[in-house]
Amino acid sequence: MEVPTSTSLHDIYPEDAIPVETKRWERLLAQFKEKYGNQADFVARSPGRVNIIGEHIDYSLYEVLPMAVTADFLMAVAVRPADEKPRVRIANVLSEKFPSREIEIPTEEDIPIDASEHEWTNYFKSGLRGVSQLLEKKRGKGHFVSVGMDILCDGTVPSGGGLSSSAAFVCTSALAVMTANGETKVDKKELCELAIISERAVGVNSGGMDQAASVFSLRGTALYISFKPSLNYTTIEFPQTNPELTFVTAQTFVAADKHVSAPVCYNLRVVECTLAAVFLSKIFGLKKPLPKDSSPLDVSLRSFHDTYFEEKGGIADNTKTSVSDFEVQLQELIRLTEDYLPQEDGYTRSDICALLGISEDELNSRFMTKFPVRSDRFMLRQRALHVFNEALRVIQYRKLLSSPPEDGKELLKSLGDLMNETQTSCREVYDCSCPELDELCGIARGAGAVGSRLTGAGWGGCSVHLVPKDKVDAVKKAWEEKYYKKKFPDITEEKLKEAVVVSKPGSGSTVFKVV
Ligand code: NG1
Ligand code: MG
Repeated sequence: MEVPTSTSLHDIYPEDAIPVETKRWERLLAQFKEKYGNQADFVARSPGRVNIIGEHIDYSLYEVLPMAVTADFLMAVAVRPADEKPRVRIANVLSEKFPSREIEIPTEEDIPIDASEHEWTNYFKSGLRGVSQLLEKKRGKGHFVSVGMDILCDGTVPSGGGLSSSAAFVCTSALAVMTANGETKVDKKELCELAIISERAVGVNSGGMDQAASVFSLRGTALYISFKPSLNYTTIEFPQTNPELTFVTAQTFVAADKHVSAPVCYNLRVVECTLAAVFLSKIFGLKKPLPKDSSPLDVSLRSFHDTYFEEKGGIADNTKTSVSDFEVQLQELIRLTEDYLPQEDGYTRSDICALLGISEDELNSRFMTKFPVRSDRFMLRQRALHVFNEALRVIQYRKLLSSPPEDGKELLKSLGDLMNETQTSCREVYDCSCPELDELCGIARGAGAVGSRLTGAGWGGCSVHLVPKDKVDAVKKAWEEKYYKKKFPDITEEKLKEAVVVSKPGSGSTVFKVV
């Protein structure tokens, strides 16, 4: 399926966003002209996302259920003359926070990225590098990106706010570079796979949920994204209920800076999950080596899952089994984890080495070098338990949406319970919540939300809440009084508006032709 090209904002945004977005786009295009002296050729766009359920399981290759939001990242682009050495001039409408840069495009080698430096254009460079590698694969050796570009960026996804501004930026960058280089029919899957791999160049060993939600989303539906046997998605409609299902996001305004915290937070969780998979396959004496996943992750809990049931004679691929078989398998894996990974206080490097029969040097070089982590203890039991239970919740959530109980209230309650369970697991088992996220969830539940949890990586950032439509105002008011005005006494009305958003599922990546 191709990334759509359009000339009307009505193809891109819900009706109620059109007046604000029209002004924003006009401003962007006018500023572009003022800055570079000519008109932009096109605007590339990718949205942020809110994850409804399925947290921290994409890098273990289990299914997730996010949707795109209206907030997005825009890049107005003009192609530079073909006769000069290709370079990129890139600027942002927030020029103080994101200063203008010039990037030479090397024509014979990879684009260098220094992940140790927190530089905003690294996200662009990672998309540029990904496209460069793709073009070489498609067009033959030495055919890298050959076209220079002038770019002006404008993003409305709050950065560090848990709605995946980073993926929106990387997907937009990759789409812009492809379009400028004459790839007019951009395949969504190709773009998404490229963006997933590219984003890791900024130093976070991330899964693929955010890029998939940003690229594939269709207005009005959520997505059920799977990574095995290969990247795929189906759209998920929300049933009409009375009271109507409403998803509301609320920012903690605690910035989750993954670049700084990665070695003790995000990247550490990825390593813990990988080690749990390797550990379990060793314990069960699996004969077939765990398949290498098509990512820097050596192996995943999902590849352990598949191999374990293959060798036991069961079928693990949930595209072939009925959903309930898959649920039974997950339940069995939960029991096995409880029995065979008993250490509540974690596993040391020497515990892990002893079982795997490898040296500490090998352990470090295989699992902790490409994305370094800092920890003496690895909580394999807890991480595996979260992942298997969360994978199960996603399946149950999807089932409820596709065959909802007749009573709308019952549906709301069941969906809400699953989201609340996710929050408990994120807080107590996966250790990726923070007091502010828990506070927002508690306040929301007290004011009528039926399900409340963090969304995205956690440790700050954003929360998502399932609220019956008739309770939305009460929940908003409670946050305002008990959280925002208390914590930030000088908060402006504008900032308050930014903090709480009623999320309607938005559309995915698009190229807008400037006519
Ligand atoms: P955030 O930090 O919200 O962008 C991250 C990962 C996802 C996924 C979630 C947790 C990136 C780009 N994204 O999202 O892949 O693992 O955390 O479910 O790092
Ligand atoms: Mg991100």
